[in-house]
Amino acid sequence: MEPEPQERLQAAFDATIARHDRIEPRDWMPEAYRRTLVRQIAQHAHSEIIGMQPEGNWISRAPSLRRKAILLAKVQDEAGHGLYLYSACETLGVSRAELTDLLLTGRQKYSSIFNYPTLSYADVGTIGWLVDGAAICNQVPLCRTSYGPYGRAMIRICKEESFHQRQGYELLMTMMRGTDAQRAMVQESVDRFWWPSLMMFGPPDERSPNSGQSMAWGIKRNSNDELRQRFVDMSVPQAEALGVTLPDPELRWNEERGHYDFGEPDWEEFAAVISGNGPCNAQRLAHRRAAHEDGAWVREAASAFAARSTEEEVR
Ligand code: BYC
Repeated sequence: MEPEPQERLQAAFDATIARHDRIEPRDWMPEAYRRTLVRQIAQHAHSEIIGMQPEGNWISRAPSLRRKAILLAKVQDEAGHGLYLYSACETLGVSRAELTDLLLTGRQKYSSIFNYPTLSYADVGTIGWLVDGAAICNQVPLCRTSYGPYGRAMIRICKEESFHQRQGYELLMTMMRGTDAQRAMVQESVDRFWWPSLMMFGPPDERSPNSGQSMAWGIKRNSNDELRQRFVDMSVPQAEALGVTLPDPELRWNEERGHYDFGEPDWEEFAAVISGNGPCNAQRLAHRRAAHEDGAWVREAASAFAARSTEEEVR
């Protein structure tokens, strides 16, 4: 007997996933797969847009013209990443306006890391080194994600992120070759950002409700804990080369495992931050809402222009 059309569609979808091939926007997909992608891609896009704020805080106070030009370019890249990701998300049938509304009303999340303040210029370097470093660890496997538009956006984003990571490391190296006060500034910054960077990978695997299904669908290629471990293993030798101490007394090489052992992040703090109660959540959203309202005239002008262009084409 011929399978039902629905069963055939599901079988074709399953076969594509099993072959590690891409699902494209016009292909049939289960509704839960579509919803999971919208949630993850939107959260990622919002993170890029909100992520402009902590570093943007230092543009007007960069210590030299060169540092200012680098920082401006990096923050602009983040806006670009947000736009690629919103476009990828729109291919799943949600509009940019809906996604913006979900962010501004707190119904969709953005990365926990951007709810921490940037208190010194060293934070610009630390964000590049640790935050962009963590982002690369998480995002390189996403270049092979099962949804085509997301994977292709990630390829371009990862190229730019690796440049961002290097500029952060170079900035910290320069400060470490400077005065005692500059070295202390770097250490203080690393002390504040180390644990929140580990939290970027999400909750431990046994408390990650979405990982199992997302990995079965090939949306995520590695678990949260696998990527966190990869990040720790990568960061320890970099910290040594830099001459900073990572603030974890439990950090040591484990010969048997072939990995570094490390301490447990404060998961209560993580839960508070992702439920809206981190140090800067209110400030970040208020700033984004104000920027959105200030930009209303641009959206109106663009819509009026688009409507007039269509009318002229029809005539
Ligand atoms: N922050 O089941 P789980 C950047 C939520 S931008 C906030 O493990 P999943 C950059 C999670 O959403 C970096 N929330 O979830 C930009 C879920 O809640 P909901 C952004 C988090 O999705 C500018 C719940 O916790 N990168 O690099 O399987 C300047 C349970 O978690 C976080 C991305 O977005 C968190 N850290 O895995 C510089 C990468 N972690 O949604 C740099 C793409 C977890 O059910 N995203 N939650 O209410 C992913 O890879 C995955 O979504 C995650 C979480 C690994 C983050």
